[in-house]
Amino acid sequence: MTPQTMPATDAYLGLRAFADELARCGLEHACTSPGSRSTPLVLSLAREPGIRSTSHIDERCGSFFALGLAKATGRPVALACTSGTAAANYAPAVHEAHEARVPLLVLTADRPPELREIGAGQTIDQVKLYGSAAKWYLEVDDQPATPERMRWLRQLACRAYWTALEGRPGPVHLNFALREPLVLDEPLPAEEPGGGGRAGGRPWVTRPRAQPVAGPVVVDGLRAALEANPRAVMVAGRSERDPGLGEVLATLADQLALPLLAEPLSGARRGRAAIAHYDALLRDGDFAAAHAPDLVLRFGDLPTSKPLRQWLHGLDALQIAFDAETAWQDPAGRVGTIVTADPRALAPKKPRKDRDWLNTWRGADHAAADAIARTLGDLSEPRVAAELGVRLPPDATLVVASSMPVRDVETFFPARDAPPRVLSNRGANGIDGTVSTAFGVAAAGGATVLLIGDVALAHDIGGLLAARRLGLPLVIVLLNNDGGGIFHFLPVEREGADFEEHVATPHGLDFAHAAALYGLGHERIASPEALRAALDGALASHGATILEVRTDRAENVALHRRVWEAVAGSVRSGA
Ligand SMILES: Cc1ncc(C[n+]2csc(CCOP(=O)(O)OP(=O)(O)O)c2C)c(N)n1
Ligand SMILES: [Mg+2]
Repeated sequence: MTPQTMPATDAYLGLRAFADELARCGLEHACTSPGSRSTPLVLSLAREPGIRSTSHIDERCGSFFALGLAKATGRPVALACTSGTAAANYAPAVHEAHEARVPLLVLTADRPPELREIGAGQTIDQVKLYGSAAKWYLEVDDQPATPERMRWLRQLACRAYWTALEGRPGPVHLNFALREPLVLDEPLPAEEPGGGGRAGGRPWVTRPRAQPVAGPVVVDGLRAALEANPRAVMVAGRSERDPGLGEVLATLADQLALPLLAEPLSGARRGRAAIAHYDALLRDGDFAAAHAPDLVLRFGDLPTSKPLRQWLHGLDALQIAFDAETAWQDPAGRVGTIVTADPRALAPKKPRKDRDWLNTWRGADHAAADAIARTLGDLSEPRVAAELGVRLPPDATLVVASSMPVRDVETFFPARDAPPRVLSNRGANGIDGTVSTAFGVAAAGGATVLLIGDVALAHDIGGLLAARRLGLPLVIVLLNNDGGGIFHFLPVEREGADFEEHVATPHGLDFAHAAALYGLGHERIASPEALRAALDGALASHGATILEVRTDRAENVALHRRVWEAVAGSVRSGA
């Protein structure tokens, strides 16, 4: 019965080696949550000098914070919590991380086997708790700190870290069975059984990431496809782990003289080939049919725009997906070829001379931009998205919530040189955890702005605690239409009072009180000029603040419809 009499020293020696090894691999951040069973795990991470640990009372907030940090940095972030429903509260973020391919190390404390299913407190079945959302799962038992054990734990840390990152990135879940005593009786010896990690700070196991290389056959094939199909388009969606890709695609599209239909989440809405207003343009059936391409090159995830998706789904054209992470984003089964090649390999020796096809698109895009500018008028939800697109500095990061914010940013963000980085939780499209995700992004450094609806803010109101407890700066631009405005675009809107109560869900919350509770600034914004001034002021102040814009759900739908009509009209009169 050695395990039951084992002193806490053994667990702490093992977890210190584990945390040290994570830091050697490149892990910089851990997000801890409080509890008793998790004490050795949490303290070992917090005391590792190479890791910055932040503390989170609510595990759901903590896990979305980790997700935001991992998105912003492209590196795995560790999470550690106690047993029971604490671990279950990680589930939404773990699912989002799986769907969006974000590397996370989920470390949960658990009771040892002899205390499971026997009425011990705070115990649920944590075995494979996240199901197929975890890329890899392992039970980690409690063992004496022998040299063999230390070596195994160091290897385990490396394996968890590299597994989260390699191939299709995602969350790895290690469930640590921990026995009492959970606290040290004496200081931990500096010496490690077996002598510690490798010399020079190297990880126990290094695993250089394989770069996707395109063989000449693949590149020749792609070039031939482009040659044979000059009426081609490029479509770019979310691609977080390659922040430089947006610029590469913009340059490539310009060289190939191909229209680049890029969602702002791709970072590619820039340069001379960008078509910023494809969402509004493709709502016009005649425009969509007349501009059907012979070839589609897809990069990153499928953009959010429904008209774009429907157009792509209906095309008979050859569609080639550049999909370095095997995401298989093709619900309509239209993609004929998936390549892992780096798009940089497609750069032509000389830029294409014939720019007629691109110019047709550019003309329509300019006309659409003018029509939108004429229609938007005063402060409205689309106007806020458009203002952010113009106003945010290139080194800022914009986090956009699901629902209308991500759609309005896609529809109304202009193409511009050096746009801000745009991030969003678009794996599972949840409105949960958005505030925490944005604070996680802010923790990676740099000015961060969150564009969010009122329901999404209410959903993660506890995430605001990061402003007070962690002192992190964040500018929250709140579009408050007192409910889910997106549902007014759907047929369910006809269902009257039941729709209002159960689908639109108005709440009447005064968010000034939330701001006061959590120590954020709060300002009501009533005009585009006031928005610009408040945005500049809030960014300069390096504090956390809510800039609230009140809108009306029904008017918002009407405005969107007016914009779509104006864009369709502009295309027809230009044709
Ligand atoms: C966790 C979760 N629950 C429910 C939904 C369904 N849903 C999608 S949009 C939405 C309303 C969002 O309202 P708000 O944040 O105010 O944005 P608006 O629609 O007003 O732009 C809801 C409930 C979801 N996406 N995620
Ligand atoms: Mg709303």
